[in-house]
Amino acid sequence: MKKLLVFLLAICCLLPVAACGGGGGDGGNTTDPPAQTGGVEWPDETDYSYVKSEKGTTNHAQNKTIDGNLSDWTEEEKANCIDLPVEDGHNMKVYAVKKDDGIYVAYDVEHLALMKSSRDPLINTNASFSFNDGVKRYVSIDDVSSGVTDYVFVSEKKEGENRHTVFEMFVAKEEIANFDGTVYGGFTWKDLEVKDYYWGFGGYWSLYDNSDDDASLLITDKGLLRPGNAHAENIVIDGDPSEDFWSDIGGIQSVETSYNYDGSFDMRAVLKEDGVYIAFTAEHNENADYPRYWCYNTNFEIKLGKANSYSHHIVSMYDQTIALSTVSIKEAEMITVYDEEADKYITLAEIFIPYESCVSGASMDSDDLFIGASFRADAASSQAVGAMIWTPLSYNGQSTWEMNVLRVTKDGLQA
Ligand SMILES: [Ca+2]
Ligand SMILES: [Ca+2]
Repeated sequence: MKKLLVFLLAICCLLPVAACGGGGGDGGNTTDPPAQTGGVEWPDETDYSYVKSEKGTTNHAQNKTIDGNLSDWTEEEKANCIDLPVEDGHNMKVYAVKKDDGIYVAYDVEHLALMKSSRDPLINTNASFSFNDGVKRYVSIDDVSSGVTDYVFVSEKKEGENRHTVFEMFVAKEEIANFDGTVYGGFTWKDLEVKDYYWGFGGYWSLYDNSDDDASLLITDKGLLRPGNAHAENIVIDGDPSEDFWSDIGGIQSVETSYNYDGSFDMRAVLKEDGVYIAFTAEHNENADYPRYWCYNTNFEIKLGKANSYSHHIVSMYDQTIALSTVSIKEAEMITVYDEEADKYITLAEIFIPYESCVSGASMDSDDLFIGASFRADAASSQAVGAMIWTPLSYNGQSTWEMNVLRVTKDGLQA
């Protein structure tokens, strides 16, 4: 069902592309040799095997060479990045760093093909981003830009179904209203291909809670960082909630529920000075694995706030081994092990969500921060339309997902 839907959507989205491919003036991929008809000379076939910008460099950038080569980015700057899995082994990486003269941004994308047949530069392949000054900035493969001081892009056809495209960009500090304050960034890639890109589906690729309309990642001199400070508590976020920290928190010690088979789910949570700490243990019979899209993998979702105003957070497995999470989660680890004796999977997680990512006003003293939680691990139900999600129940049998049952406080979970 899912595959059929993807196929139909892909067909629908490709039709207009195919239709305008020959009419845009620069997108014709005709196989006929150049011909002369009635004195009109038709352009040669456009060769997109190697495309490089010609207009973007003004030599304002002082801290890096804007040349489409990212060897002048440090290991730390490259480690603190957006790393987005895309189906068919494709991938989008985004780097950004704040320097004394401005902000440097780079996209490093493995994809299939360039979109270059539209007259609209924002329909064609482009890298768009915003800071928290609200200005929309982009560079398009058409060699046009907005809100960007310097840029160079290079796009090359590689072996097989692969293309490697790099955009290296610089925005001078004079063009950023709040440069001296805290600068957040949001990033989107526009691709020809309509794909599962792990946090979504379509031709605009971005993280779940970070796009050119949602500047949520800190741009620092160390690269892109999630909001909030690293945890200060005596806890190792390694997925194993065995520290005394977890058993020592007060309130309701664990919330249990049963699943449609005979699995179980146990959750604990507490407010500390810097944010919300959550741990869970789930026992399940199946272990979902569909590496292209988060909600078809074993995952844990959290809501914090009230039913009409809450923050939403996700930790989801990739390839059954790597825990990916939304930007709003500062630190999380989730591990799944198979217990042969019991013939069950056990998934464990530890999660830290800073108050910066919660509803405004949330603090250690909050007494009205309700928690909603759900877990999915069953391949059959997670891939079904309207899949049943697995929500912990309160002692009175009510679902916590509606966020009117359990509060998380500095004394642990409270009814
Ligand atoms: Ca460079
Ligand atoms: Ca631990």
